[in-house]
Amino acid sequence: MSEKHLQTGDILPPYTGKLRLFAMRFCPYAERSVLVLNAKKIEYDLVFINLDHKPEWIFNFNPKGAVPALEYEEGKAIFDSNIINVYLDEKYPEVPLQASDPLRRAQDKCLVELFASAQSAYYTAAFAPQNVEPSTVENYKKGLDLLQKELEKRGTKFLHGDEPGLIDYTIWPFLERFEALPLLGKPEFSIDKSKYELLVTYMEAMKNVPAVKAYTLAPETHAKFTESRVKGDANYNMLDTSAVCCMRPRKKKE
Ligand SMILES: N[C@@H](CCC(=O)N[C@@H](CS)C(=O)NCC(=O)O)C(=O)O
Repeated sequence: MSEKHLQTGDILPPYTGKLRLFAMRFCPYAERSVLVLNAKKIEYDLVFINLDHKPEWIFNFNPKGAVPALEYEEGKAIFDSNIINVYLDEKYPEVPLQASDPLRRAQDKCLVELFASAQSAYYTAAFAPQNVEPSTVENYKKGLDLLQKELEKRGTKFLHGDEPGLIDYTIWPFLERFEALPLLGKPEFSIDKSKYELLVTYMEAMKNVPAVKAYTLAPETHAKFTESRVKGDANYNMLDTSAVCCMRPRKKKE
């Protein structure tokens, strides 16, 4: 794992033969793939990159220059969190993370699609210098309502079932960051524990999932990074990323 976010001019670390994920420590999309790799106990290397001063070689792995990208064989990669995660789930079926019922898989995708407006509301709020439009708060709350209703309807500890699945690992990185909003001077985005009791219980359960626990960051940390980004000087290396642990890996299946 790179100890800091590599940037323009930095050389690509040597390929070790493991799967390699290109990420940025504070990126929620990259986190989705980290969680899936952790949940599946797949052996992997993690390379963090500075998105403001990208190393030239990132474009060899994702022509769009975005993270996450997964190098599945030396010099060959796929990108986009959803594409990567479905690939990982199909390629490494030992710990299946998608629903076996095609309808439930489709419903999970619909849920992710509907939740996207709460994600956008989060970004708008996080990067807004001061007050945000009431419609942004409304979209955010709609997202919370949607998840709470879905948890109620499904009646399981996680959205996937008694164990978390792809749907949970897809949505979680945003819920993790939602708790930073009140710390960024946006109290209207705090999650009311009495109104969202079921959702809050779910969030606590997610924080205790080993795959999540190994990578999660405190709301204060997300707030601090976001503040640096808002100031125009994103502090990518504010953590000692060498201390960030991955799940103890299982040998890659041939
Ligand atoms: N749809 C993509 C979105 C990925 C994305 O937007 N990643 C951001 C970082 S959080 C990024 O790399 N942005 C590119 C850039 O800053 O140029 C996915 O799900 O992987």
